[in-house]
Amino acid sequence: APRVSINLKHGAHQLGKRTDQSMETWRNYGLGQFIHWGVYAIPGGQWNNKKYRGAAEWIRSWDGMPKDAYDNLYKQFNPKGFNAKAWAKQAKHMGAKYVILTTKHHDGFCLWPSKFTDYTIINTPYKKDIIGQLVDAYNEQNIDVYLYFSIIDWNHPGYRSVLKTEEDRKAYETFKVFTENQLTELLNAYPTTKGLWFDGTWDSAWKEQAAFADSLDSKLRKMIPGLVIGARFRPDEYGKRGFDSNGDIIGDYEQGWERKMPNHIDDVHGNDWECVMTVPENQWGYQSNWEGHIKTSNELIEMIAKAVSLDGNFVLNFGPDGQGVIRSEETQLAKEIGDWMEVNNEAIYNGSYLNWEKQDWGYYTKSRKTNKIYMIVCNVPVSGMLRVKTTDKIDVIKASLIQEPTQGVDVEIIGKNEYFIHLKSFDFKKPFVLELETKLIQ
Ligand code: FHN
Repeated sequence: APRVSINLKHGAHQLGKRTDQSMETWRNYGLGQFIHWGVYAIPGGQWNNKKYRGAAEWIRSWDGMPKDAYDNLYKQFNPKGFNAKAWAKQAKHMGAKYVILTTKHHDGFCLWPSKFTDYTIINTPYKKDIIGQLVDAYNEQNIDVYLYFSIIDWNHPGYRSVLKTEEDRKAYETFKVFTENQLTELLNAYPTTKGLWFDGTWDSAWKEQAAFADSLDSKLRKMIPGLVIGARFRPDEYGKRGFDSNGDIIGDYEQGWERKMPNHIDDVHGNDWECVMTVPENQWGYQSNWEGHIKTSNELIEMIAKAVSLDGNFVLNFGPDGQGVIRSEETQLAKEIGDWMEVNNEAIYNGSYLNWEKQDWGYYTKSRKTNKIYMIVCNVPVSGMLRVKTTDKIDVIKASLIQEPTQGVDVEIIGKNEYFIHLKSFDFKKPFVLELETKLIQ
């Protein structure tokens, strides 16, 4: 059916993927790290020996903790164990190509010395700029930095979630000025920033700000050419976020894949996308006692493979504690993922979707740089034979194991464009990667 679309002033300004170098770099990251850090790390999901059931970074919204107790936590924020270089080194070993840092979460506490509020790191006993240290440390490791910024701000007097009265509207105008000031302040202070990661944009008050958000968006993009801003930032004039009223993505990539993943290439509608994932079910900030299922490195590696095989990036969240220490479980995961990435990263970096029939053993990726084809095997069948079906006119010539290229794997032709790869060993403790050599037949 022909596309019927309405005229939007503040909808998508571009259809289809961005093709410039900055976005191409973004697309090729494969793996990223998210850091959620703020004063919520001090209570770590508990108050007065009672455990808050929700996500630890939301504890201020809980009746079980008095608001003024929360709002005074910053007076204790003095992370003696914080070492920006150590975090960056760990992320580097994990294989992260980019990091997303919470500059300010919903509570409004700023990890950088903003001059537009007193509620910042400068007024804690710690006193030093955290964001600045992290930007330098990560950049030193060649990891690109993206700044997370919550529009919701429970600390600003002009902030409203709903605009009911004239007074609300007046107050909210001061909040808009404040928001714009903070964002331009951030980009001026940290000019190596590659993108902004917006959150907390679901309030009806914000959804009425299409014109403001649109002009702020252009202003920010002018400040740093190539700046990447996902689809969580600005609403269209009908208050639609993510996708505009015509169903087109408003921003550079889809940001809806939070703690969930697409299963099929059709699920991503030809857009760039990124999955952000927590280690437990839903904890972003530090929670002292994790419970429920805690993801293993094998599960996370499979998610990385899956994301890249469907043209997305995978971002793993870390929630450092109140002393600035990354918990041992996360350190262990970073190490295990990193050890795997060290051997197999060629199947992840620059990886993209390959249009061959999906098989149960795992995921194909194809390098955008070299055109090499990889099989990331996560489930070995009891037969030890991995089915490969190519598309028409493509022959598989050879397969080799990335981790041990001399260990042969036989390729058996079983039909037209159909093969079995025979594994010699069953002793796999981790996902593994095969590279396929193919030939185009005329
Ligand atoms: O409410 C936040 C949550 O605390 C966390 O920051 C995540 C990260 O994507 N975003 C919001 C929920 O969508």
